[in-house]
Amino acid sequence: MIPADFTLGVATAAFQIEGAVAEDGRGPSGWDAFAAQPARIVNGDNADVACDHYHRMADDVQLIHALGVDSYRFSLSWPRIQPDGRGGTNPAGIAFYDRLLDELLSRGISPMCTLYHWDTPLPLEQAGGWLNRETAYRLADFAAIAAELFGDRVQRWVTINEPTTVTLNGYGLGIHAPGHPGLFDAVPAGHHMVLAHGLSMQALRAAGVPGDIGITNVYSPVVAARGGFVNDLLVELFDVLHNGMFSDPVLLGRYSEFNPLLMPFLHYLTEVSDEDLAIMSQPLDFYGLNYYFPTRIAPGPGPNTGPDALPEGLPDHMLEDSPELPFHITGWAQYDRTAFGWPVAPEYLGIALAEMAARYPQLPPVFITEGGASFPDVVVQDALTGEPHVADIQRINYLGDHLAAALAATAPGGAAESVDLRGYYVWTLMDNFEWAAGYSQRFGLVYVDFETQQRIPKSSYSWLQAITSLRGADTSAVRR
Ligand code: PNW
Repeated sequence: MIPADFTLGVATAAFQIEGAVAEDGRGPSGWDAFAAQPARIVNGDNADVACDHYHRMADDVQLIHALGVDSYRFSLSWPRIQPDGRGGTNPAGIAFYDRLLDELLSRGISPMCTLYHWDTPLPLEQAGGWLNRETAYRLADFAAIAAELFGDRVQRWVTINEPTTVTLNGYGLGIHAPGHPGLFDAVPAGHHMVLAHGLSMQALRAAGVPGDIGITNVYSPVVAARGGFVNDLLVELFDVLHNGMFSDPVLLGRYSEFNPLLMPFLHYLTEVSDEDLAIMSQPLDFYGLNYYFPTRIAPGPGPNTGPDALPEGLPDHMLEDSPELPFHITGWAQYDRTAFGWPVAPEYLGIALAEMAARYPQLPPVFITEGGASFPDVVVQDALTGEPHVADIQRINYLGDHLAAALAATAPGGAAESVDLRGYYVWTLMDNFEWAAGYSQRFGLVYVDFETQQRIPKSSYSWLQAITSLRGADTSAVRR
C-alpha cells in the first residue's frame, strides 16, 4: 500500500527538454558545445529542439496535471537565466520560469526546483568548469538570484543533481560534457561540486527561502562479481568514488576513511579545508536519492565474455570494456536489462536505502528524486480506439517493483526502516535528450515523436495515474 501522504512526482531537466537554445537571450552551455563536437552523441544528436518544451510548456504542465501527481521536479537552465554564468540576468529567461511556476501552482502541483542539472554556462566551462574552484562561487551567486526570483513559489530546492555523474562521466571518463578524461582531475571537480552544493545552500538559507533544501545524489550499491581480497578492495574503491565521495562530506562532514592514503591524496590533488567540509555538511532538510541499478564489478579490463557478458553495443559509461581502468563492470545473468543494458534489480533499491541508513545515522527525510528505465517503446494503433498507443509493460513493472521495494524496505520491520522516505519521482515525464545517448533511449511516461513533437501518453502514464489516485488504498492488484 502506498501511504496517502507519500509524494508522487515526475522529474525532468532543462537541457534535456527545453530546446530553444539560442532563443530569447539564452546563452550557450557546455553541453551545447559538447554535443556539437563530432561523435560525442549517439547519431550526432543535439538538444537544439529536444522536446521543444520552451514553447509547449503549458501543454506539458497540463500532462502533469492530468497525471495527478503532487509534484514536478524540473531544473533551471542557468544559461537561460544568467547567460554568462556571472553578472547580468536575462528577463525573457526569467519570465519563462515565472510562467512555469505560476502554471504549476495554479494546477496544484508542488514545484521541486533543481538549480544545477549539468548545463554550465559556456563562459564558465571555458574558464575551467568544475576544475576551477571559482565555479562553485558562481553557482552560489546563481542560487541567490534564483532565491530572490522564485523563492516565494518553490517548495523544495535541489542544489545539484548527481555530482557523481558529472565527475565520473564528464571528467573521469570524458563521455559527458566537458569531455575531459582523467581521474586525477575528476577528484577536484567532484570536490568543487560538493562545495558548490554547500555554498548554494548557504545562499538559499541567507535569502530566507521558505522551501526545503537538499541535494540529489545517485546511489548504486556495489558488489563483487567474484570473491577474494582484490575484488573486495575494488568494491570499496568504486563505492568511494561513486557513492561515498559525494554523500560522506554532505552527511558526515568528512571524506571516506576507507583508505588512509585517500585523504592525503585528495589534499595533494585539491584544496580541502575544514572550512570547506563545514560548508559542505550543513544540515539538509531532505536528501534526494536517485536509484537506477546496482553495480557489479570485477578486476582487470573487459571485455566481458561468458555467461555474465553484457549485451553488445552498450554506451561507454557501463565501463564494460575500459582498458585504461583496473576494473570493469560485468553483466548479471539473473537480471533482465533495460535498453541501456542496466540490470533491473528492484531489491537493490531496498539495499541502497538500507546502506544509506547504516552509513548515515543522521540521514534527513529522503525523497527518491529519480527512478526509471529506458525500453524500446513502439507506437501501435490501439485495437479498440484506433488511437496511437505505447504498451510499455516493462516500464510499469520496473516502476511498480521499485516503488514496492522502497516502501517495503522503509516500512516497520524493513531493512531500511529507520529511513523516513517521503516520496518517489519518476524519471521522466516524457522521452527526451538522454545526454550522450541522444534520443536513442526513451525513459518517458509520455512518448515524444521528435519529428512532429506529438506527445503520446504510454500505458505507464495511465498506470501512474491509477497508482496516484489509489494512494492510501491497497494497490497490489494494479501494481502489475
Ligand atoms: C541521471 N549511471 O543520470 C540523470 O539525472 C538524468 O538526467 C538522466 O536522464 C537519467 O539519470 C537517466 O540516465 C544518470 O551510469 C547517468 O549510473 C548515468 C548513471 C546514472 C544516472
